[in-house]
Order: sequence, then structure tokens, then C-alpha cells
Amino acid sequence: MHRFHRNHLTSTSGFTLIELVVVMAILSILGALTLAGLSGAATKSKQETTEFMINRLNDAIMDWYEDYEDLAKPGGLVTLRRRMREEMPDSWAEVFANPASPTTATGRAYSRYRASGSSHANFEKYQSAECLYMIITRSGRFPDFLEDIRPERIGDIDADGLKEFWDGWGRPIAFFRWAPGFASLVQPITSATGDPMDVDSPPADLSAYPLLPLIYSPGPDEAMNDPLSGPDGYGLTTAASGWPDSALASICTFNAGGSGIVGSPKPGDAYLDNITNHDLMAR
Ligand SMILES: [Ca+2]
Ligand SMILES: [Ca+2]
Ligand SMILES: [Ca+2]
Repeated sequence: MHRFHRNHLTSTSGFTLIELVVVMAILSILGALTLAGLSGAATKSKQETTEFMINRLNDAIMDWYEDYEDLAKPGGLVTLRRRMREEMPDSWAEVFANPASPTTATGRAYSRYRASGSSHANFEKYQSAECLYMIITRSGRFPDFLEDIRPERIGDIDADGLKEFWDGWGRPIAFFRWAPGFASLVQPITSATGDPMDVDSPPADLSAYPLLPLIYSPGPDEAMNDPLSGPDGYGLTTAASGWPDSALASICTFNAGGSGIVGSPKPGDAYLDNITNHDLMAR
């Protein structure tokens, strides 16, 4: 025993400086790999959280959208699109300031909700995200929606009392009801396929576009344009003031070849990593 013990000590004290340096180098490499792995996992988790939120919102909005298609009747396209605008607004300009003005109970509920934040300085910031939250929580159509939404996925980034749904990075999830400039696998930007709500035969407006709602996050770059120059650009072009307006042509016809169309990318590449319901639907 005694001999064995002495041999053991001799062996332990035999570590050289070189060996220690090698061990420390290996440990530092392992540590760096672990940190990189954790960072990658965190990004993946935020991505998954964002996809979960957008999928849930897409399910709700598209369920309602498809009901509008069922309501379509000959000669009714303008009326239907106007009602859709009243019940699915994506800007405060589309919500009546006077609760007596809307034609639907939903529109009147929105009008009262709008009044709760309209005097705040940040009222117009992030308004499409605020409108999306209002549609989900004030239309009366989605009473169970919030049940599996974590509290930290709802916030008020501009502190105006009007909440927004947030993505995995804590950015408001934006909404364009009609985004004809947004090219995707599920929404062609040409009028070749027509407007599915135009059931006239022949269609009343051959140049109408399919106008699929767009729900999206700015993605990992968290790139949000200056809220003052565009309420929530996220690398996409937002609506001009008052767009679209009343006549069929201005509701459903767009210049797909021009610039500044709602949903089209702004110069730069901030839109490239955006996470959209169109991408998720196309998977
Ligand atoms: Ca706001
Ligand atoms: Ca807000
Ligand atoms: Ca982005």
C-alpha cells in the first residue's frame, strides 16, 4: 500500500506546464462552444415563440377572412370590402372617431376603444399592431384567444394604453389587412387570379387583386423603422394616408409595378429576415 501511494503521488506531480496549458485551452474551447450553443438556442426559442404567435393570429384572422368569402354575392364586392375594412382595420384612420358612425356593432366597439388612446401623443405609433390586438380582443369573435397566450407576449411598447401582441424579441406584431405589394407564395402580386370575393360573372373588376391579410414580425434584426416616419414599417411600405378609399377601383385595384405599394419592401434589406404568416402558410 505504502509503495502504491508513493507512486501515485509521483505520477500526479508529473504534470508539466505544457500539459496544463493544453487542458486550459481545451476547457476554454468547450466553454466557448457551450456559450455559442446557448446563444443559438435562445435565438431559436425566440423564433419559435414568434412563429407560434403569428400562427395563432393567422388562424384567427384567416378564419374570419374566409367567412367574408362565404358572404360574397354578385354585385356585392364593394359592400363586402367596406365591411371588412370596418371590422378588420389596420390603421386608426379606418376606425370611426364617432361611435354612432359605424354600420356594425364591431365597428362601434372599436370606436369606443379608439377613444381610450386617441389623445395620447403616441396614438399613431405601432397602430397596425394595436389594431390587430383590438380586432382579437374587441370584436367578440375570439373569446378564448388569450387563454394560451403568455402574459409577456402582450405589451404596450409606446405606453399609450393601447396594447399590442409581441414577438419573441419583444417587438409588436404588425398587421396589414390588404398588402398587395407583398410578394409571397400564397399571394400573387398580379391580378391574374382576381379577387376571390368578386363572384360576379364576369367579375365586376378584372384588375382586382387577392388581398390576403399580412401578419408579421421584424424578425431577429428587430429592425423597426422610425415610428414617426411610418407607424410600424418593419422594412415594408405602409399605407398612404386614407388608403384605400371608397370606390371599387381604389379598394381593389393597385399598381403592382409602382413603388410605395402597401407591403412592398423598402430600400434596404430589413425585410429579409421578417417572419410572416404568408411564409408560415407556405411551409
Ligand atoms: Ca400607439
Ligand atoms: Ca401601444
Ligand atoms: Ca427584419
